[in-house]
Amino acid sequence: MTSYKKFKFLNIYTERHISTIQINHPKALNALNTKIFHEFNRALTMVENDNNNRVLIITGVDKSFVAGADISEMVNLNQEQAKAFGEFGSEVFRRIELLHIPVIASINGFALGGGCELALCCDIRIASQNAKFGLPEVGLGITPGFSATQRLPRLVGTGKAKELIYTGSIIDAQEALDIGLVNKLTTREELEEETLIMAQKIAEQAPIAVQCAKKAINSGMDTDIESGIEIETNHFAHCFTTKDQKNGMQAFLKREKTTFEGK
Ligand code: DAK
Repeated sequence: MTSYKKFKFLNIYTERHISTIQINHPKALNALNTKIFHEFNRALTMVENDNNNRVLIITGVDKSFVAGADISEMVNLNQEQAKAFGEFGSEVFRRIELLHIPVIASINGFALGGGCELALCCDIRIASQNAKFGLPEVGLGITPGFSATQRLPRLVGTGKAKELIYTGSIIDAQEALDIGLVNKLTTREELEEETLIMAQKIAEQAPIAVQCAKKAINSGMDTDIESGIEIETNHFAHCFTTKDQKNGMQAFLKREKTTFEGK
């Protein structure tokens, strides 16, 4: 396992094809401050530059995934500073959403405000039964600022998103599962292992095909169906330029198992 020591608020390690970024600011329940966003930016560059990476996991230490943006940093911002903070955070979150490989949020506790929004940027959310979700911003006198008003309705539907955002209600993990906000629930003890099992399953597939599928889904969700189908067709055709497609199909025909090289 490779582990990187260059970060104050993030633990980062890579094993085989799976990288993990663990937010490590337990005194503030992993609330996101500007320094953490800067570290995230650097960490994402590292993940992008390592060709071996096939899946990224994002999680938090202790009892919290992320309890939101750091309220103590935001309390005295003026309009201009709030805009800059929101833009910077949104830029980092968009990088996560568009990362070339799938990102799994492994949600070990509070996912509130900016923490819920971080989970929403990820491709897949696995949560432990003690996790709590919510967008309490209106109770602090602000709107969600890292795109929950855009991503939550796309995931759970407009009605439920409006209810959660207008009331600021905190919901438990079972309700989050029921409304489609998370993909899967586990016990707290099994969360890491269950996340790794899913990450491993993804990492065993043909990486270029997985990455093309991610691009097709993301682009398709932002366009009309005709354009989305065209986008998918182009990605599908691109897969036929890869060694993995030839090997994968030949192995199937010979009833053999193949290991994908990502080429
Ligand atoms: N920020 C800063 N510190 C936080 C924090 C947060 N979001 N959440 C918790 N902490 C700190 C607490 O202040 C406390 O610090 P000490 O007093 O020990 O120094 C420590 O973490 C432990 O918290 P508690 O003592 O409160 O722990 P409990 O178990 O009793 O309660 C809790 C846990 C998660 C229910 C509670 O801490 C809580 O309600 N936290 C705040 C949750 C919240 O409201 N999150 C949403 C934050 S607002 C924008 C960009 C982004 C955003 C908005 C606009 N633009 C600029 C456009 C995003 C906003 C948000 O995320």
